[in-house]
Amino acid sequence: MSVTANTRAMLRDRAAAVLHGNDAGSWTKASPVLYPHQWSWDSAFIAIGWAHLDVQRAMTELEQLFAAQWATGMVPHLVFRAGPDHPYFPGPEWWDTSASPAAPAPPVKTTGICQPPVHALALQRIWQLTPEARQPEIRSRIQVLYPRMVNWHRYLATHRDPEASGLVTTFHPWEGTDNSPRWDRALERITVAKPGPYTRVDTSEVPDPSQRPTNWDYDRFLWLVEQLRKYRYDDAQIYREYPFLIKDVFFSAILIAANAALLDLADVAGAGDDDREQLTRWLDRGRAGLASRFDTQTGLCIDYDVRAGEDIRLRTFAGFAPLFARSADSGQRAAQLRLLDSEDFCGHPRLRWRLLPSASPAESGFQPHDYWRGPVWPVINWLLWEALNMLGCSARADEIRSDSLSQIAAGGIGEYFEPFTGKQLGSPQQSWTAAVTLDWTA
Ligand code: 9WN
Repeated sequence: MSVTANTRAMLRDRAAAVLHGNDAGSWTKASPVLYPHQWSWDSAFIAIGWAHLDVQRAMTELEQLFAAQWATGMVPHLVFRAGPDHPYFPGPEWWDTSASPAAPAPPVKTTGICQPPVHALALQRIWQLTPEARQPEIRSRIQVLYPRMVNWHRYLATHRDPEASGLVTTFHPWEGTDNSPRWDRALERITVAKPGPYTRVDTSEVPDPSQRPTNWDYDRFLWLVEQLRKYRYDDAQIYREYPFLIKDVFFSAILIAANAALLDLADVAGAGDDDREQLTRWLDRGRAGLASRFDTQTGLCIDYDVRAGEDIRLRTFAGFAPLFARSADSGQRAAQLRLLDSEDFCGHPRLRWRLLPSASPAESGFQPHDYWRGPVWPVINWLLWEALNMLGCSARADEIRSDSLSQIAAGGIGEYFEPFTGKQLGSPQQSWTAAVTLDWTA
């Protein structure tokens, strides 16, 4: 059943209040306490939210993030912006990106990894929502940002895909979905990891620590950062020597959708033939790469562990990469839609709402309250909703929007939700959840 007009209006007001509450002027905290800095893919979603309130502010969000872009083209996963009153661990001293000549000059402080490139989708939405009177200004701002986005995609298509496979290699679980069971085996192989001494801050900020990654995870996450730092964040050296290299089908799918979005904006941005041709090549290569990871038996797309030379065969949200890429052919689409509504995913009888959980309840690593190991993340369902609309599955897309809004109306503007009860988990007042709520209630 769809949410009422009153509920939509209430959600809209609440979502706008969360964005305003987390607004730091020219960038937005990912959440008020747990995540006090500017995160990369959060910022992209947040820009979509701002676009419904103020398109100029939405552009500023992206411009501020890209101001911290590395010389390699990488957009860092986190820009440290909050002052010392807002502790977050690990902070800039742990990353020490001054080890890399490609890192931005002080006072800009960032991490040395990246997150899925949702930014072009945000730019596309901003332009769609720009009122006529604002078009000249926003168009000229897009023209400045666009080449930086092409450069960002170039980084992913080259440094992160030296094999030219069309698939992006992720270097760290913090490149999006931290404790997803997708990384378990690769992390288990790291047996002697012992990072320097550290104190976590997150577990004192989330009342129930079982909603967060374990200390075992953190030991490995931090040890991996130490290795990246040792290699001075040099992608070629990392590729030769570092233990965690995974062809991530979800990340790759977002890059495909993002390349299509940049092509769609090419006229607005006044892009030249070179950029258009390059984007088309990346798009074709990405689609072919993703198609090569599709398993016809299970209907899922499969990550690949480059170091171990192993497929990662797990039922998680990432298996729907062909849908997220908006490029599934009709056979894949039919198989994925069947699977999506099967008992392994949205059709599981205990689910509170028919939304895509981060891991299948039928998967052995599934934990209903543990972060990326089972809970429902609104932003992931937003990506699915947008993809289904673009693939012509608007009825199923409408249900995802409506169920997502019901979940948020009942549970609040939280970070993620327990799939069986709908209880809000993690951080309250999460900016990107507010942002997708604004997009869904427009
Ligand atoms: C580490 C900010 C970020 C999201 C990630 C999510 C979580 C951070 C953390 O929060 O990760 O980057 O401290 O757990 O996993 O996707 O961007 O919302």
